[in-house]
Amino acid sequence: MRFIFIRKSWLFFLFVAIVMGSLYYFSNDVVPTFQNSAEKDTNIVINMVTGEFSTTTSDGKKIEAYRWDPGTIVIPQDKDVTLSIIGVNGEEHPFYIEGTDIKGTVKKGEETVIPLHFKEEGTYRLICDTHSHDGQQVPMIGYIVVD
Ligand SMILES: [Cu+2]
Repeated sequence: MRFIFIRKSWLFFLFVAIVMGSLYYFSNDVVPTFQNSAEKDTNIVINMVTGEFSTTTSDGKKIEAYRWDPGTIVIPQDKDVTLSIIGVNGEEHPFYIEGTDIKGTVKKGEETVIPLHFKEEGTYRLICDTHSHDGQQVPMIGYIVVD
């Protein structure tokens, strides 16, 4: 009888040890995950490149379009966001963001870093001044959706 009693208490302690151990393990695992996502929230970096579409129609006409890629980005309202644009196609893209005083130039082979912070929700157009005027077949416009 006494022998059985000792075995049961050992099983009980083993059970408690497993429960405590897994609580410690999982709580340790969960806490840093939450900290990481909170850190990411305050330092959002969006990467963009300049690209080019080019084709020839069946009657021999050449069509070209420069573009911001990705063409649409979604960023949070009232948060610091860094927009990094690397120039791939096209020598130079002088740009401005409609409704703001943000402007600059993206050059081939160079990175242009643009700090963004929008207080108002809405869709803001990133417009290339060279490739968006009348006479150009396709305007080079990107869309910044602030939500
Ligand atoms: Cu352009």
